[in-house]
Amino acid sequence: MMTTDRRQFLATGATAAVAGGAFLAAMPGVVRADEPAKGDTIAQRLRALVPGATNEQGEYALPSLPYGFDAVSEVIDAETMQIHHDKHHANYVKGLKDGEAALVKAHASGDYDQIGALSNKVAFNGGGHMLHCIFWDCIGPDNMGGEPKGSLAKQIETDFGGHKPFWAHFASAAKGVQGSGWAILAWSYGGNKLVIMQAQNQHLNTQWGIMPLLTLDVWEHAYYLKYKNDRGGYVDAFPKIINWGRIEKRFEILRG
Ligand code: MN3
Repeated sequence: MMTTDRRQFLATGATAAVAGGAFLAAMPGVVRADEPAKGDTIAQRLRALVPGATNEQGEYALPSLPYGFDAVSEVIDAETMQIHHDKHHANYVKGLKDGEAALVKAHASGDYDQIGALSNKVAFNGGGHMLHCIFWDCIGPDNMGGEPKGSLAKQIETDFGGHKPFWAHFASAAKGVQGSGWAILAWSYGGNKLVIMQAQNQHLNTQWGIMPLLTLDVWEHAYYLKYKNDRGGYVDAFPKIINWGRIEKRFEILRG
């Protein structure tokens, strides 16, 4: 779905961005990794909605960010971004790979004594990996803030009565997560409408038959250095770094 040259360009660009601050921020219309090409299959289009979740060998991998750690410092400081990406997200990738490998081993040996713990490990870390891939895609220095436009704005109007009531609902879900979790705006292809979920941890209190469009991480590791215990302050500032252009793109990819 993507030429090697384009992949290499994107990988090189992402590395440069991480090393040299908001390198790509100055490049208008930069193409993010894993955007589908014309004629891609449904599977390829869906894969594009969890950008960077797997590498070219098809293995789970930590994706490079398409911007520098300091790119969204108006809302989230660079140190938090770096720890969040390099440590927390990396741990979910490791946990997912370890959990799957242990399940393969259990299957080979026929010893399913640990099936409950291993299934939970894969669900937790797998949820964490996918939600973070989407989270990085939903924020950024380019085209940030504002309100959604086009077909997504129309759908938000249909399902929530407009952007303002949508955000009131979404922000309340984010602020009210019990313990650690996420607010998620998703397209329900089962229900043919947008839904807002208030997920706990990485994998609980969610639905089937949905694809997340916007994910807001409200684990303390996402905001603690700057906001301490003030999750509400973080959620209220978050709209300044939402990349609605990317979320509209995600919606278009999903709807074909
Ligand atoms: Mn997180």
